[in-house]
Amino acid sequence: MSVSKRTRKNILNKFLSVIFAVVLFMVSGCGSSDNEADNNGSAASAADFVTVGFSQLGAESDWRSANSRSMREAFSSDKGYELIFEDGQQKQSKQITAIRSFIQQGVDYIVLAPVTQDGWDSVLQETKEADIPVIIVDRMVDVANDDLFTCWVGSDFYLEGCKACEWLYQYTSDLGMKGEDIHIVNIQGTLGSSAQIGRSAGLNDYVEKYGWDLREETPGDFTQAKGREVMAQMLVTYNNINVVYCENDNEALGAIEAIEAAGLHAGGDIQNGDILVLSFDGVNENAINYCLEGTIACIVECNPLHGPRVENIIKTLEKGGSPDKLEYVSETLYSSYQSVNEVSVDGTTYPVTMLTQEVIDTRAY
Ligand code: GYE
Repeated sequence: MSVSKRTRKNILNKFLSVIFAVVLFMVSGCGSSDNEADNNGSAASAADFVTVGFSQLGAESDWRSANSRSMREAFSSDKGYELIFEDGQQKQSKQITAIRSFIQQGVDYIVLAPVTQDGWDSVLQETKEADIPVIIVDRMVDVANDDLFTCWVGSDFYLEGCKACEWLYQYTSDLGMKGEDIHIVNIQGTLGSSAQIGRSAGLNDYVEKYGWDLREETPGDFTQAKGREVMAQMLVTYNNINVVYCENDNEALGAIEAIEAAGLHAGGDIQNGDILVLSFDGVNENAINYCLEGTIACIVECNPLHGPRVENIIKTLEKGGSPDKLEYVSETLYSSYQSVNEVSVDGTTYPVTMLTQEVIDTRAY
């Protein structure tokens, strides 16, 4: 970011607010009005507001709702922010239009939760030319030049996938099962999104490593309805599925509905006909309760509370500091099955949190 244009903008803002305050002072009879303090106060604070344009990608899941709430709470007007929130409704073109309108409005910061990874180079070039810092949140952008955005905060989706697979490997090894006994289907997230790319890549690496039988991968768009539809179809096509890898909780809820509608049972007893459900997020209350009772075998947490993190980044930038280019959020694994208490990925060990009502009651979302 070139500091000079931003500094010029700040000076202009301050200058306009002084003019505004002087005019107000004269109009209000040189300070004789009872409203003087209020008027002057609001004139000063209007100039101090930090304007944030947030292009949210949509409203597909409970994770997304929690994420939008977190952003709205962090950037409230009583904390001195003006948040312009635009819902992209899963369309990159809508997000690009929103970013262009943020540029037109001269916002101080742009926050982008991108629906997919590719296709952001041109519009980010425009934000750069307009000298507006861009903070990417949640999913990532894949751009030719990383200077096109200021920084990113979110999850390591590949690691999340590896954790789920390592859990499955240990759980099934403990039952004495071999790689070729694992007949797995993958209900993927929105194709081309970092969450899908990372979680699917984790699965694919483990399929190769342990020789699992991956029957099919089909997108479920991170929604319950699509998850149900996709699972129902896969249960018709294959008669030996014993694991379903759902790339979020809403898909898992849909998959469980389809499993039950087909007269089957979701659970951990996969040598006796159960279909084992793996999931990601840990935000939806029903999914967490399913995990508590064992219907979902393991949930890899994905933390949606990025509002305060993005706010910290903006505070750092306001003070002229430079935030970390990439900020990964640390996340846990939930299960109520006792047999696996930790998983190891690339030499790092991660504990499995045994899910109890007490754990549920102390969670932040
Ligand atoms: O897992 C899913 C949501 O990008 C991490 O998007 C996010 C994912 C999340 O719809 O539920």
